[in-house]
Amino acid sequence: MTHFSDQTHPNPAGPVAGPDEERPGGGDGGGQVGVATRTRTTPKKPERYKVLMLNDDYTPMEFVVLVLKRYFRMDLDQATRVMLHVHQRGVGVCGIFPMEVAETKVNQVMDFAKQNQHPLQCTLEKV
Ligand code: TYC
Repeated sequence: MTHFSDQTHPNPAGPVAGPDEERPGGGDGGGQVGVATRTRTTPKKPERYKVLMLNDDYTPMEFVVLVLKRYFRMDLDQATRVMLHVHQRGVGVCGIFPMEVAETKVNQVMDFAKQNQHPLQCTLEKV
């Protein structure tokens, strides 16, 4: 997985020195561009989030299995096991993802459940 959003990520090729940095006052019109040149001593890993599925009394089991297959790429066996775990224990982990992916999956699941008028709830928890 590649993450481009964090400009302070370490650069394997060393500190970045673009054309504007090599020539002081260079670039078109001398405008400063916001390129981060600081290198981290402790590389920051992208934060990961668990996507949790919550039990309820009304959502059909088959619907939960469908959700797990569709949005979490589980096969029928895996999806059935996770669904039964949630049904019996109240909560279960659908997967662990970078924050943006986890948020997207929660939104997709909640939208899909609403469209089908099921009260299924899905949430995030920082790892
Ligand atoms: N408890 C639901 C039922 O008996 C099934 C269910 C399982 C619902 C998992 C939500 O996340 C869930 N129909």
